[in-house]
Amino acid sequence: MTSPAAVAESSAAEPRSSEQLIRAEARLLAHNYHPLPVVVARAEGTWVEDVEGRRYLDMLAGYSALNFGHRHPALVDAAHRQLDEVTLTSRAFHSDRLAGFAEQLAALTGLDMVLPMNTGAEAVESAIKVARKWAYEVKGVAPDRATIVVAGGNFHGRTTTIVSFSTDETARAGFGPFTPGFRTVPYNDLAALEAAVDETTAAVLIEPIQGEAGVLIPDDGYLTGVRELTRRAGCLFIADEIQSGLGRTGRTLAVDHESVVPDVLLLGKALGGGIVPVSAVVARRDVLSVLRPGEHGSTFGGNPLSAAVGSAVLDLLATGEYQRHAAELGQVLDRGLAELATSGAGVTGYRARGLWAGVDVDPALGTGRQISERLLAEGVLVKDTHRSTIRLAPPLTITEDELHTALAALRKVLAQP
Ligand code: IF1
Repeated sequence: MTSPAAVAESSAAEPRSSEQLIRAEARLLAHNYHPLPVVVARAEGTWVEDVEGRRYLDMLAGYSALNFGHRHPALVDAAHRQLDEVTLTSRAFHSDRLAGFAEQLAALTGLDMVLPMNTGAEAVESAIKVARKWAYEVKGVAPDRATIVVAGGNFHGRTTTIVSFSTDETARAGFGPFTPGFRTVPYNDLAALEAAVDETTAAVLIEPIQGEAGVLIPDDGYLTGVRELTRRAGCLFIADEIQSGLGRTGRTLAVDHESVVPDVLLLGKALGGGIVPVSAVVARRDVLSVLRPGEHGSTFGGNPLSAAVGSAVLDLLATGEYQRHAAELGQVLDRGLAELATSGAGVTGYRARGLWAGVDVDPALGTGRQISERLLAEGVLVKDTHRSTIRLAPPLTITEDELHTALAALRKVLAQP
């Protein structure tokens, strides 16, 4: 029960300080996160401002949900306009927004059909269901024998089925019993993949670049190899581009770097423009056609507000401007990180593609968390991942000056005792 004191505090007219709000959160919210001590109150573009009016450069961009920055005018405008028309119909009826959204998704990806959902994990779950059904109905796998091959170090979300095939004990331990039907192979290892695929395999599910694992970029040819192998084996290639897609890597999709088209593409995060949760399974017609009325669904999936914002996001991407900018500034980021790595500044390694980087910091200088805290004090927001790796993923709207500001702050905190 909420204590009378907590109620009194929450109804107090006085605006509360960052410290008070952090204490209130700690008392009332499940401790499944350990946020940096900054309380954001407003944001615009690449910048966020806290309760006390301090400004920070956002180098995380909502885990890539904010690829177009905070409150991009075209996206906010699309949302405002849709709020004045209709926000939710449910899929029991049609809406005048959904067809256009699906047409744009098909045009952007070269695929045929769309299953709209809300969160990334829902898109992954939906793809697993579709792949299994496809295996039974089209491939002819024996009932309940379908397998899906996944990669070690994966991150696909938090549901019970998805954590069943996580190799991260923090994400998995204590949440069993687990869903069977998954085989794990090392990432970036085509021979291991080849050995794991057999006549029961419905699909290979991978991230074209592994985000949570530290922005791991596979060798050139890996994605092409996965494409060829899955085609030969007669199973589906599911690419989870929920984090890597929609301009982040300097191309529309990370698979575009190898000109590969998967059978099933998963999008989320930035598809909702940082305004609403929007995800989608985009796939070939013969794959998504396995779903018939009543077999899958979502109350909110494809709602008019989501479709309107998603359409506005796809309009931005159709210009190619954001992909180009991410590729260009990606060069600046890469050069900056190369310099930090070769000048004895404390960077022991890094991986970068477009405006996305995993930076390994010399553990002697601190954990990723400690580096993140020092960057916060310098006015730069980042998030650590495992051990001493920090991840950089600014809005794709970041300017070259802002990027240099972030790199200079990183150099400065690495030089601190
Ligand atoms: C958390 C990382 C980012 C994803 C891929 C599906 C999902 C995600 C490739 C699920 C989600 C998140 C969620 C967030 C942390 C996070 C993350 F640290 F794991 F790697 F973005 F950097 N596929 N990624 O990356 O999407 O259901 O959350 O919409 O769970 O703490 P979701």
